[in-house]
Amino acid sequence: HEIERDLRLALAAGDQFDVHYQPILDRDGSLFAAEALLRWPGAPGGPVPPELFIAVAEESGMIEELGLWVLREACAFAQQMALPKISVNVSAVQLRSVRFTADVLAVLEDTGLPPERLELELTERCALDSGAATHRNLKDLRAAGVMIALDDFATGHSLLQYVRDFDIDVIKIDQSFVSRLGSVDGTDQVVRALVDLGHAMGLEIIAEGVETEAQREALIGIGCHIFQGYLLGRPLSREAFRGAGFPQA
Ligand code: G
Ligand code: G
Ligand code: MN
Ligand code: NA
Repeated sequence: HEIERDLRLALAAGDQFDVHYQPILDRDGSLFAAEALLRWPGAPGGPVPPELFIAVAEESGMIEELGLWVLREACAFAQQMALPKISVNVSAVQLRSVRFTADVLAVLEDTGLPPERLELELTERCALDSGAATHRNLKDLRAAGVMIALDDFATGHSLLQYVRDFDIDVIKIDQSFVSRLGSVDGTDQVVRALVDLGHAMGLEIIAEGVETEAQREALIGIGCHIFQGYLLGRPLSREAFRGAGFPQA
């Protein structure tokens, strides 16, 4: 596998990856959080989409090292920038590791970021296993004050089961729902039901992939007040994110 070999070399070289940051804004336009998104700009064969190289890293035992690197970068940036919150995507493979919680807590300790300002995004797509290690990690991380978000909400098979089993704090309504608001029959009612359900369960709700003002307004009408998407801002390099000067509440 060519990507696997290049990825191994890039990890060993150490300076081949970047983290971009996408703003998540509240209704007033204040910064609620930023999501860290991994990039591999120096990939030898030209740009490789993160979905692809992350999948390769998962299959070939490199995701733990790569994921820990992203976490360290993102927490250091959040602390340096005094971000209200930093959201970091975590692979189901990382969650299965018995060392994961200790690694996360060490990063928080080293960077000085308080646990309440770290949010880990688990994706509903890649079946979270209900193994003992995954449960233990989520329980211990939450007990330490780290926030747990469920990404791509309502695209998987068992959304309510995850919310129940994993003690979730935040759900992120998937872009496939947001993009159909106001156009496809019934979508608005489905999203309203998801938002009502989430609120009834005491969850925070973020809408993803918000691209138009009409979508933002529809979401406000439905009761969802936290937004991520190209309308609010694209993923930005550290420098560009700093330069954009998003207002903080
Ligand atoms: O912005 P975008 O094209 O980067 O992201 C593509 C996909 O890659 C998304 O599903 C996102 O969750 C995932 N992703 C981006 N960065 C990371 C990361 O650091 N770790 C993991 N596990 N997934 C990531
Ligand atoms: O799976 P996850 O939600 O982590 O992935 C976030 C992905 O969505 C990233 O690839 C990011 O670049 C992308 N993204 C963020 N906002 C928008 C948007 O408004 N429209 C589209 N099409 N993609 C977006
Ligand atoms: Mn995400
Ligand atoms: Na998502």
